[in-house]
Amino acid sequence: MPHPILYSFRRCPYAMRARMALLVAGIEVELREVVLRDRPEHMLEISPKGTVPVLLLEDGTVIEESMDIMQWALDESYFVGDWQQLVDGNDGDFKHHLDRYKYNNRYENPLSPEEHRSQVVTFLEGYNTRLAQTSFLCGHDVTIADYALSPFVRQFANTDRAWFDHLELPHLHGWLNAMLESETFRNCMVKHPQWKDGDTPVFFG
Ligand SMILES: N[C@@H](CCC(=O)N[C@@H](CS)C(=O)NCC(=O)O)C(=O)O
Repeated sequence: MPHPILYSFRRCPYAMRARMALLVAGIEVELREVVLRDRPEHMLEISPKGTVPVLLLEDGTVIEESMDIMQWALDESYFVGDWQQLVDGNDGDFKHHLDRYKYNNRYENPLSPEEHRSQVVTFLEGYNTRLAQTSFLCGHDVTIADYALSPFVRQFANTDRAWFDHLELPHLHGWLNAMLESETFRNCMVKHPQWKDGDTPVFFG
């Protein structure tokens, strides 16, 4: 029985959100773990832009944006409130400042890492305010927003964990811990060796 094929990279936050959505939806895929400096030819053939995640459906459709994979996988009950606005902010300014905080010397004329870090904190304060009212970003139940944003908040937190832990953002800390300790997140982070053409398929989901 053929399965959709997911090209993925374990530590990529975009791939994490896609894997979580597939897990939550109970969709089993063949997982092909990619090393970004050694991307498989077949992946580049079906998606020349070369980023992960990429999902190839049984009918030949290629879905090559993480949010499109999430939207394909999840049912409408996960689309609640202003999730799209949160994702736009995350994939836009949040990610911009996260990258320049974490990898400051890779960019020409960036602000200092601390200045980029405080721009990210502005977002986190907004999340903390929401999470003071409800357990999840868009209400009392987990939605696409929580799965889409948590891998990026995790990346920010892990850049300097001690500094992050001292921020006065208790609701955000609680939410991030809950997301990272969830079965969904832990299952999405199971390690797989690099996929090579001819390997026995590895199934995920
Ligand atoms: N907009 C894409 C971004 C995906 C992305 O940038 N993935 C990174 C890994 S975290 C990647 O593949 N980078 C390789 C490259 O840019 O060459 C999505 O949402 O899927």
